Amino acid sequence: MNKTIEIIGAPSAFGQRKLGVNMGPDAMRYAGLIERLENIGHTVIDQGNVESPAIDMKKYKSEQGGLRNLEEVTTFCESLCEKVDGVVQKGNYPVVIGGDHSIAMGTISGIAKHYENLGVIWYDAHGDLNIDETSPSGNIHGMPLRALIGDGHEDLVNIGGHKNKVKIENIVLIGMRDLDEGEKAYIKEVGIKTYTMADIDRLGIGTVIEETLAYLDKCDGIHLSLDVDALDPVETPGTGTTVPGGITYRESHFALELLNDSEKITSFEIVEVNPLIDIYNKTAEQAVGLVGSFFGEKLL
Ligand code: EXY
Ligand code: MN
Ligand code: MN
Ligand code: MN
Repeated sequence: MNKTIEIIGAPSAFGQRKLGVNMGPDAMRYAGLIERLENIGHTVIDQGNVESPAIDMKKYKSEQGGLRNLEEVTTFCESLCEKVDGVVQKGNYPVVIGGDHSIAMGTISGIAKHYENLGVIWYDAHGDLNIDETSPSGNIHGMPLRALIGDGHEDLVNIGGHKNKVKIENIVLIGMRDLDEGEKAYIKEVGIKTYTMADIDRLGIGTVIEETLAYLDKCDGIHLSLDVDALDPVETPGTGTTVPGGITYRESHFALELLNDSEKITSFEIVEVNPLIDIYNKTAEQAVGLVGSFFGEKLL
């Protein structure tokens, strides 16, 4: 079914330490994102990039303690939240292109205003479930999902002016293979539905997606948050926190085709593409290919 898709670029690098991820949105545009979606038959409105606080290089490169760039992350996410909220209000399909994964607090805060029971699929090598006390790095891109549940620094929890945007029972983690001890303990304690790489090996990605959709059947909308580091870094090297042993490019296409076929996914974001540590924009090109599959591109 053809959609009116609104692209929102979210050029944040504030959630981590490697510059370049803020250029991810333009790298994906350069790799043909808009044309790709138009060729499938969708109407595409590119909103351009969300206005970002300035990157103060001196501060950016310094060894800051605590939550790195908390103020910039919060300001950025508030602006993004407003944009995404506006797209959903218009009845258009929001696609947010990042940017480091801290932007999910902006995206999902905007979307969650419109749903009672929003489901979230977190396709990632990481759980992004840290709070300040459990974070080994102070990098906020390791915390967004936990903040969306309602835990952590109150500036993050309050983004969008509301709390508790996502319920624990409406979350599915897929691709997990680098969880910190605090995250493992939390997942077990509260019982988040999780598919590790071992689960994907055992079940196959097709079954993982089928089970995920069945589990989230209770939801009135489902957001897909796709961190490209879920994929194997041999194929997808241009991202800041690579972890070996990931989901293949082909498995990811299949997963996205199945999600598209279900017609259950109501919003989408793709994050952590970093062209400065990539090989000739390969990762952005692959990201665009994945977006194509998610929006119904056919091989024949
Ligand atoms: N768990 C680690 C941390 O909190 O620092 C690594 C987080 C990486 C997060 C990437 C975006 O998914
Ligand atoms: Mn992530
Ligand atoms: Mn990740
Ligand atoms: Mn780690």
